[in-house]
Amino acid sequence: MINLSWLPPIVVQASERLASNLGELAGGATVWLAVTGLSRSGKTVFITSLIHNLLSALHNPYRMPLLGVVGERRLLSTSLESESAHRLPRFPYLRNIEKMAGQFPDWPARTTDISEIGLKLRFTPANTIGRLVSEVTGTPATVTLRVVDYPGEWLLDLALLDQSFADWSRATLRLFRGGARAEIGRDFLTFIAQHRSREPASDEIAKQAHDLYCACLFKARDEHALAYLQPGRFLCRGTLPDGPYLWFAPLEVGEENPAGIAESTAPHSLGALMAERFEGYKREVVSRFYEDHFRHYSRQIVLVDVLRALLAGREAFEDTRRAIATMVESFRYGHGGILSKLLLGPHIDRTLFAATKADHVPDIQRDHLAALLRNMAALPALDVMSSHAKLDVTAIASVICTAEDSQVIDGHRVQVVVGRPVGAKSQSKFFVGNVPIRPPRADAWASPFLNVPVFEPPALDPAPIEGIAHINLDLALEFLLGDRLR
Ligand SMILES: Nc1nc2c(ncn2[C@@H]2O[C@H](COP(=O)(O)OP(=O)(O)OP(=O)(O)O)[C@@H](O)[C@H]2O)c(=O)[nH]1
Ligand SMILES: [Mg+2]
Repeated sequence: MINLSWLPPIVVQASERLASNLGELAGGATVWLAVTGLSRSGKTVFITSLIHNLLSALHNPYRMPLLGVVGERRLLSTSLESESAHRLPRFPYLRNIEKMAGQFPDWPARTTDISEIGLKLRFTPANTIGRLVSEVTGTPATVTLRVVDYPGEWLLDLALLDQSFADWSRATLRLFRGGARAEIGRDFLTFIAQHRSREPASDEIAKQAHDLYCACLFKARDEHALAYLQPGRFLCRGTLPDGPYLWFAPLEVGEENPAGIAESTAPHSLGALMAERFEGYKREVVSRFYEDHFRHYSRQIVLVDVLRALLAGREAFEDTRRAIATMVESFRYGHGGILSKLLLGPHIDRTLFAATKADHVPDIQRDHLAALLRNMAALPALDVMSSHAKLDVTAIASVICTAEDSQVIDGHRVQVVVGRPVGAKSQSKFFVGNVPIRPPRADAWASPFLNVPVFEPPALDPAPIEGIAHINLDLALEFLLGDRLR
């Protein structure tokens, strides 16, 4: 590494630019964009639309005018990397676009594991030095964009690294004593009331407790739209094989005795068995995800279905808020933080939080969605990143599935969106009321509503020519990658 510290800042910047341009010209530059978000937040559709629109950008630059490299007509070519270039399973872009653009358009299936897809972009540099180098060498700049799709639930697990089994059990069971969880967890709570942590270790009891606990997590997610659910891998296992090492669940561990020893740690007890598995999970699953994958990522987008959380009622909204706050912790590399202990090397230096499916609300409400996300996650107050990292919040729709219309409700004409629900013969109107820019006050919540319509994708061309109509996808990409495509 050349020491440039004696040069004045402007020269240093130019030299760094030159080094980066040379690297990019040599075809070596790779930018990792990690796409995450809780289940059903829109990750797969986002990546499919992003890839399709980048591949279509040469034919139809009007789809992505706000992505500098496209709007300034500097993009020369885009091509998908071959299967063999990937370390992880390949993101099924072609399968997804064929499904969305098929004769009976439908959405991609739920994702079960982490995946990646590489896209090579060749472009004319925007800056003078880059252009000069490009002209001298006769080679355009090249950046390989590696997009990774991984479940946001896995980020919730980072918080476990700081907790002992006893701490985690106490915190989790405290949550399960109130709100919707008390009912959801009834069978599980009855079971563990009969199996205290000091009873002798048993694989069979551990497995039964684990199965009952997992059933609660699925019910909480699927029937109540709750989001703060740990461990995340119990919901999105990926390719982790099932086995006794995963068979654990929170237990009543009692308080610590004066010597600071919880009853869960008594040798050969059920509590000790669970605690051993919990520690194994942290070591082999949680830490490993950060060490093997997360360390590569430099750009991150976190997708949040804000509208669904809002309509699902106060408890679901608060739970989503808590889950986002915990995910935000994963991007904090501050001194002494868990991550800085786990990882050395490059860090995420840009994170975008995006409220997805903005086509569910009329145009005038879309800024509200972004503002609500900003306030929901208390993002302005967070020094999320180290000082040189950037953070922003926006509202996006990866695929516009609705059109605007108006309707008279209770004597007032209001803006609505209209689209065709999947499988329906005709179109229907959808009115969400006014999206607040702040989380509603405790007494202002309407009753929970989980049936947000699933609108059919619009007519799409599976060939990368026309691209897909979207909201703010180009702006989002410009924030996340624009500097690397200059
Ligand atoms: N109207 C509209 N619906 C969308 C959009 N993006 C996603 N959806 C809907 O949201 C559903 C979930 O989107 P996915 O991209 O599969 O979500 P995901 O985060 O990958 O979900 P998991 O893989 O289950 O975690 C889709 O099946 C669509 O019904 C959008 O831009 N507009
Ligand atoms: Mg998915």
